[in-house]
Amino acid sequence: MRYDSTPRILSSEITDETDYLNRREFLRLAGIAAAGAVASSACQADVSGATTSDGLSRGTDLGKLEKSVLSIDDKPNSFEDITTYNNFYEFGTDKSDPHRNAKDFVTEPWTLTVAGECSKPGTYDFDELMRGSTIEERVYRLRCVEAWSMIVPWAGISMATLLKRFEPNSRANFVKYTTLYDPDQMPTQRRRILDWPYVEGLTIAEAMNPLTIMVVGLYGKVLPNQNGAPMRLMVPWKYGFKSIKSIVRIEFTEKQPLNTWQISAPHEYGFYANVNPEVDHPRWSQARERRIGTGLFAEKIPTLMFNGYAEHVAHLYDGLDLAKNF
Ligand SMILES: Nc1nc2c(c(=O)[nH]1)N[C@H]1C(S)=C(S)[C@@H](COP(=O)(O)O)O[C@H]1N2
Ligand SMILES: [Mo]
Repeated sequence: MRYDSTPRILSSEITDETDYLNRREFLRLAGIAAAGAVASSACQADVSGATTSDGLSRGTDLGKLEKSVLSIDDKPNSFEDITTYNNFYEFGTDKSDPHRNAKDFVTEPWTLTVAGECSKPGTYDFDELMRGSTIEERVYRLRCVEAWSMIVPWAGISMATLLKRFEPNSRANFVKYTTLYDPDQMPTQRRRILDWPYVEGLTIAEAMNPLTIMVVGLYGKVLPNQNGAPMRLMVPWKYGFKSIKSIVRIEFTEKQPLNTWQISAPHEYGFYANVNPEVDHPRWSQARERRIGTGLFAEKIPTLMFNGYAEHVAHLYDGLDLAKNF
């Protein structure tokens, strides 16, 4: 794992030849670096003709990715399942809305604003943040609070590594994440069905857990818009709604932040939202789940405590009443 302790700021300050490479080439080079290959002159020759006009959601290859030991061995859902059955309310509330309505979503250029309890706040260019970051493949279970699930081969960078670059201080007890607010591009933000922009939060220990990643890809390719391009959180032991998409802001806070679904229905959705088969949703059981791709009549499978990640995260909740802190 490598990271630079000095964050590089906006690309306008950088003058080397990589300025001329576009987003997907940065990501591809990061992927190549991750695989241990040398980004040689051959590589650079290979990318010199890159243009920025052909979009990010069209399946650009990230190169060979390092396979994480934190991946599970289960067979992933199909690319089709993962990219056409989505929750991304900004682009519509039906599962089939996001892949149709997010086609022209503009994710380049993209900046991340970092604020709050840290010594390196500022506005960072996405491509600069990715440069020198190690992208790994993480095959994780995804369990939605609506009682369906999938297995997804994400490509992402360690959240702990990313956050440490901003040097959070001792008052940084929580991390608050915010999605882009842009009603011109995100049609549902013109309707008040949720309190926009979508926000989420983690404790600093949750955010720094080795399982927590910032996802930038899927199936070895640049992340499709409907899955939260250009970067989205993935916390696999929590219900899917915690894994906020298309992030533009990270704030280190002293107090526990609210999250969108908690604001919307506080007796149904809490701050923690850990997958827990023993604590039912007020309107349905959480004991079992429907695995997408197994057919409408397939039997539901048992839901696992912390979505099967107890060995990695159970210690974070020692002494916490998980029925009260749902
Ligand atoms: N900004 C934003 N992030 C979001 C959502 C959303 O509506 N808006 N939906 C959440 C829910 S409920 C789930 S289950 C996952 C779905 O991720 P996927 O579509 O990549 O499978 O995204 C989460 N992140
Ligand atoms: Mo969800």
